[in-house]
Amino acid sequence: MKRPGPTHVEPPETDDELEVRPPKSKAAGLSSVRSSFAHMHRQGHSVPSAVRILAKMNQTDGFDCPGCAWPDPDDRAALTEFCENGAKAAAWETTRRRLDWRFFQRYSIDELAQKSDYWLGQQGRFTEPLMLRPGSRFYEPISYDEAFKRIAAELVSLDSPNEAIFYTSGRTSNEAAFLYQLFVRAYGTNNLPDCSNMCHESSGVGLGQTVGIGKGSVTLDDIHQADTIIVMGQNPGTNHPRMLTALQKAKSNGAKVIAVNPLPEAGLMGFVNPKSPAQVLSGGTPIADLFLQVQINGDVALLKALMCLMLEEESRAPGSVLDEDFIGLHTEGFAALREHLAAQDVDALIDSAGVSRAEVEEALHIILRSRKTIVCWAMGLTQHKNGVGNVREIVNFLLMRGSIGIPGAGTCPVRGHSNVQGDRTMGIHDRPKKAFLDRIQEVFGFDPPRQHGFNTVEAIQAMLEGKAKLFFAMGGNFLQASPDTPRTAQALQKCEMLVHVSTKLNRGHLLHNKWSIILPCLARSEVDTQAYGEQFVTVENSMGVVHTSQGHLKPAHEGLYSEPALIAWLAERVLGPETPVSWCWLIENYDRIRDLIAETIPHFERFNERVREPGGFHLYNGARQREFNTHNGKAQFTLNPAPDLSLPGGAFRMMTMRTHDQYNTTVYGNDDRYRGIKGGRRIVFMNEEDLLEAGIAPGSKVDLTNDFGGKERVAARFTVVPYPIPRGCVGTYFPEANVLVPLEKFAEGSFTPASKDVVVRVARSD
Ligand SMILES: Nc1nc2c(c(=O)[nH]1)N[C@H]1C(S)=C(S)[C@@H](COP(=O)(O)OP(=O)(O)OC[C@H]3O[C@@H](n4cnc5c(=O)[nH]c(N)nc54)[C@H](O)[C@@H]3O)O[C@H]1N2
Ligand SMILES: Nc1nc2c(c(=O)[nH]1)N[C@H]1C(S)=C(S)[C@@H](COP(=O)(O)OP(=O)(O)OC[C@H]3O[C@@H](n4cnc5c(=O)[nH]c(N)nc54)[C@H](O)[C@@H]3O)O[C@H]1N2
Ligand SMILES: [Mo]
Repeated sequence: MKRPGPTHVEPPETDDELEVRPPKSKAAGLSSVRSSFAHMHRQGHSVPSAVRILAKMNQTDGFDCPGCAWPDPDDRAALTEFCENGAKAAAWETTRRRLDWRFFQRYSIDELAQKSDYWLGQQGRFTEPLMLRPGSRFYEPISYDEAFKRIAAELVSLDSPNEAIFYTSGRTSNEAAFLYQLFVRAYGTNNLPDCSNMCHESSGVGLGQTVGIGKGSVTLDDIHQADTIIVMGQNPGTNHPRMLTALQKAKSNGAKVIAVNPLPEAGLMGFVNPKSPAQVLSGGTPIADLFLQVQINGDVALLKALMCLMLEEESRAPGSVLDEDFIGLHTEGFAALREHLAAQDVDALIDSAGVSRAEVEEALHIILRSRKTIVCWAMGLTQHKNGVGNVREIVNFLLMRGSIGIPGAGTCPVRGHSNVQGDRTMGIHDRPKKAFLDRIQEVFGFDPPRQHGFNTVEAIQAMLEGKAKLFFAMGGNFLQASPDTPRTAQALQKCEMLVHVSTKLNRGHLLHNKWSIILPCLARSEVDTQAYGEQFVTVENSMGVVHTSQGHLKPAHEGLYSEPALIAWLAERVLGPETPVSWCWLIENYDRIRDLIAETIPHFERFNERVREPGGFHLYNGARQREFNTHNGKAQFTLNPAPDLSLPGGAFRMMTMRTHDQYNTTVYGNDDRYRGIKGGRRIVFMNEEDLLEAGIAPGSKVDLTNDFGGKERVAARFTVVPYPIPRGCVGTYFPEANVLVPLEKFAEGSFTPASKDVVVRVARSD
């Protein structure tokens, strides 16, 4: 038999029709409305059908947007509580196109691998389970029963439950997540890596260590009431567009916004609320009062410089800067931080941050206006080797002025996936706390595994070493979301079995060693009918509000099952119908799952009752009330050295980021509108002076290389785009540049891959 060639794990080139325009300085406006409807139209929806779908999004009786985790305001806009990118997510999910076995008779996995990610995602919704047999290059249909039988047989035959890995992507509902972790732990492992490992894990770890809870402390009302909001390492115009409405409201209440970013992202600079005719006519409002264009990873240096200047100001006017009462009563470690700051060279810090002294002083002036300060952040801070340190330094900065646990002040890690925070609350965690496992034992009567499981990085390493043999994914696209793409592909292809619970085709489905199985499922926007009638699920947003999500649309296919139902079936096959719970009985009515959640997880008492209140309920958050759940009940000041940002001669520091036209690995289109890039994704943004110095012409093709750990990584034929990015820094798109992100370079303490700090060399392609 002819041996199959290697599967193409990298998206093919797509920059034949590249158009480059100057970047925009404002986000949204009418073009965002046009784009929303254009995307719905592309998926087969007429305007009335699009309006019907979008009108249900983020309403109290509707479905939660499957995009980001930004919270819903109390005064929701009837019918229009969505953004352009939420509309794209809805369009992608509710497409009228369907994908069945006939498609897979036409295309082998090798042919599919030649297609772009955009093309794969456009082929429609899965309608039936599919299986790839050993040696075959074509998926074929199988029954659910057969699929579960095979997966169960494989799970039962492993030498140890720790040879199986159960991944979760953060869109999974609370109900599905709770059942999933229960099944996985009853099966016998904590191997529950999730997308959070690659995302806000650094926030969870850094906040947990310092303020005793791995979640942000603020509510949406706090944002509206704040005097100063610092937005660091985040591109809200693209990734959390509804946040701009909240920032605008805060500004109209008198807040000042400071943006800290290597790029002048459109949404940080200005916003035209498309729902406000007055704004559309007047051209909108500015967002950032001050833009600090740091170099990549210059944030610790910036925060430290600010804190040094705060201390200088305090010695000039004692009592004017520090909140001595708060520090004395609620914190530990300030003396050591003060000593550490006294030993810093402020000019060197400012230099390392990449900004001017005048700008830092202007920031200080804004910050010292009030104590109601919020810091918002996302991937620009967490995806660094010092990602945990970045978060802890933000906490230091806030604690000094007592800017936590009072209205209008606190920490705001802005979460990505719509239920990534809820999944963690439900126990999707490779390192569960002892108290959580003890509770599982009390409620369900079995002894859950106590040994830590694999996070994402460890899971890839374990598969490469042959220590893990079955990979099961509850959603997501592990292949392309993970670092070092060829090695992740190699790792997955060493497994005996790959199982993907998915709604749509992605590159991860094209990997194959022995058995690959795709289990299609219902999407969030669709009606989920069980024995007791239509069910809703629940989610937790970025600010700890738990609320319902109810699908209204007819399912993409009558044979589709919900994620909770798929888990229950599998669990029944593997563990037996009543072990440790009556799986199928639970599925009849999701209230039964929620009753178990209420019994197991703190602060979910009377869950079924409280979640039915319109808008849901806020989970208890100690930091919000200055109850710090640390070893001594005090918030901790910490010492976090500023990273050494020197680069080897001729090298650059690369960040990987999202375009305006994608959802993580899902490509909606090729229009990164705000940055002025259309028609291509294999792009590298570079500073004009750097280009001159290197003798590289704009528009030319370059190869990017990285050799971390002695391994040569190449991303070939990227097109150079001159861009207002600091010198020494370059930017590329995720996931095209993931081939360059080293698996072994991750945040200390959280294992979050350092995908915003990849040292690369740039050379003209031959
Ligand atoms: N439409 C849409 N919405 C999304 C997503 C999506 O793909 N599409 N993804 C969702 C998910 S899972 C997540 S986690 C979030 C991600 O939301 P973001 O974190 O906004 O996403 P990124 O594109 O990674 O952007 C990172 C930003 O950080 C900046 N940056 C990079 N390095 C540094 C640094 O060292 N310091 C500072 N200060 N800034 C830096 C970049 O210039 C960029 O503006 O969005 C969520 N929402
Ligand atoms: N270089 C680099 N790498 C990164 C990042 C970066 O900034 N730079 N960001 C990281 C971050 S923040 C994250 S969160 C991860 C994302 O990692 P993942 O969450 O694994 O990736 P997604 O692209 O969000 O997953 C998309 C897939 O989910 C499936 N899906 C969509 N809807 C549903 C549904 O309703 N049910 C089910 N079962 N499946 C569904 C579809 O098959 C789709 O192809 O990537 C990380 N990787
Ligand atoms: Mo994320």
